[in-house]
Amino acid sequence: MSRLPVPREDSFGSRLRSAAVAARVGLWLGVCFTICFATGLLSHYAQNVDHPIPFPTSPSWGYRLTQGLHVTTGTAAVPLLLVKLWAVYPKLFARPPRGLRRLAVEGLERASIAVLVATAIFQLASGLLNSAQWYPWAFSFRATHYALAWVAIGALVVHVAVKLPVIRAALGADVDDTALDRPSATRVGAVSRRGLLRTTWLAAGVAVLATAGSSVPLLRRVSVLGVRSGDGPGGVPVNKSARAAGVTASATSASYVLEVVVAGTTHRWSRDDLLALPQRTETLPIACVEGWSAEGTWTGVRLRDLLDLAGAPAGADVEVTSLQESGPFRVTRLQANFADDDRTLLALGLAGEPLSLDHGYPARVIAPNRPGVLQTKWVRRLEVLA
Ligand SMILES: Nc1nc2c(c(=O)[nH]1)N[C@H]1C(S)=C(S)[C@@H](COP(=O)(O)O)O[C@H]1N2
Ligand SMILES: [Mo]
Repeated sequence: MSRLPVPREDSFGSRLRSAAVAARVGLWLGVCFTICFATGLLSHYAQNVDHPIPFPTSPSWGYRLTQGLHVTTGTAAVPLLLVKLWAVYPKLFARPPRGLRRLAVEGLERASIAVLVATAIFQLASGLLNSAQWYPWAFSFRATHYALAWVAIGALVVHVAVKLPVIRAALGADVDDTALDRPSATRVGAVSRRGLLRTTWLAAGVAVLATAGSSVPLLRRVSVLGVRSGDGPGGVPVNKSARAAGVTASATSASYVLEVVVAGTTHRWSRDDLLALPQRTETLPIACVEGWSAEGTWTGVRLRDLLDLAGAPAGADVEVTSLQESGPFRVTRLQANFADDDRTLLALGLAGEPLSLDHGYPARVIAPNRPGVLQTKWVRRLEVLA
């Protein structure tokens, strides 16, 4: 009877699959995951409807920076995770220890590693697919990515705590030190440990360059992974076109009026009425949650001016409704501190030109330090919430 050749831990002879390599790559992986987690929490909070602690409107480029970091460190983590998994792979085939107590402890540790590996792969894969705007799944990206982030970071903390003695020993010794090696790991391969690590840092660096250009204009030309570049009217990319949103007819209709509802009374402005009001110009970024961002010079009516004309008191949230008839970003909430910020515009123009249809004509919201998803295009209605 033939048996499947299941490898054993000592079937793996390469000296590269070592704690020395795993700890060094793991350190940077931990740095990337920590940045991803922190910036992800921030992004999730910014997109919540309620802000018990107001999300700040300054600096206006804050979200642009944190979300750029989120997507860049997430992309850099991909080669790091692959090398890390390769380095520790033999451990998967380690014999279970003898003795019930040791068996139970090691079983728990292995379970936590299984959770860590599964969630880490899921987070990186779903994040990358989201950046590519490809959603081959039915669940809500944001809710799932957020929930599993907690699981991943929890499993990571357990893993680091359990491995701390090994990590410290490995990082404290020379990378070629053999004290922590598995007995079978003696084969010297084509590259040294230093060579493997250098290649890994290079791969992570390339991943960073290939992504960061989505937010750093100077890097745009090298950013093959940057999904959105500076293309688009006014130098600002278009995320969802008017056609895709199904608003072409309603947005260009001669009967378009903006409705502003305050305490049950509806005030109406046509686009010409809005253009007749004092116009302001602000330079503010669109910073998409998918990581790309671009600065635009927006002209339009200061939202607070409009709210004043409609008799709305300061300090109230504003519900923004788009002409779009369906889709998750049709209705958004502009929290009071955003609605009252002097830089927040109902934009009518970009880069000295009338707003293009794809950028939100006839009017769109543009506010400082705000996730791109909430910069509602094709605005039809503003309702001041009591
Ligand atoms: N009505 C509406 N507004 C919207 C969207 C949308 O799908 N519908 N997409 C949002 C997203 S995800 C982003 S990043 C910005 C992009 O704006 P832009 O296409 O002008 O660059 O618009 C936001 N406003
Ligand atoms: Mo976006």
